[in-house]
Amino acid sequence: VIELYTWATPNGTKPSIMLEEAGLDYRVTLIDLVKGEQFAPEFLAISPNNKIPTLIDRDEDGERRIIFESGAILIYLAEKAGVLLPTAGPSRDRTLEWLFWASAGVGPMFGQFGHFAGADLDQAAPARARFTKEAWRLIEVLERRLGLAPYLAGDYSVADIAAFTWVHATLPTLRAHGQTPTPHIDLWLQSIASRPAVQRGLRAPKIRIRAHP
Ligand SMILES: N[C@@H](CCC(=O)N[C@@H](CS)C(=O)NCC(=O)O)C(=O)O
Repeated sequence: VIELYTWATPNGTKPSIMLEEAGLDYRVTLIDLVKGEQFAPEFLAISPNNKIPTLIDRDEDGERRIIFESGAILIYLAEKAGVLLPTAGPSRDRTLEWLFWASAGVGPMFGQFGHFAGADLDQAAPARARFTKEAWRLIEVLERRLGLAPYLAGDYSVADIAAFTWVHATLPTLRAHGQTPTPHIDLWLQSIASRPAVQRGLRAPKIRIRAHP
């Protein structure tokens, strides 16, 4: 059975949503980020960046497959199950583009925005302004894209999962720092949030905590 090492954060729920979408059996081990369990030597052995999520699977020969980085885990699971990532052609190109956009843009920037929006030190003001501006810029990119297609790559895919967990967790706080309407994003959020697999995946790491950058 697939073992998922995670915690209830936007990066941590991408793989559990994907596992639910793919209908794969899995077991969750919680790595308590508040207690600092991500720094334990046993965890470092399977996660060289000391961050969740990490996944352990076994291939047909019984060989252990250890994968860290949420985007890499999404690709691994999509290819294992043959779902939510086209195998070739322009639709695969679009899916990987938006998956990397979500992984390298939305995740890190929204994480920093969340960190500085919560900090009440005066020294945080320039950082808060910078990351608020960048997070809103990414929201505008997403809003434009979703005005052209119902999902990031056309059809629902791993790219939507990667962007959804962050936008779902962060947009309410962002709204306190900007008022631009986002009708296409609102529809997209609703459509993804109403999927039973997404609801089960969000609940999988049972404890809800504030997202860590
Ligand atoms: N690029 C990584 C980021 C993972 C990440 O930032 N994980 C956070 C939780 S959302 C974490 O483990 N934070 C603990 C720490 O920074 O000590 C991914 O997408 O998997």
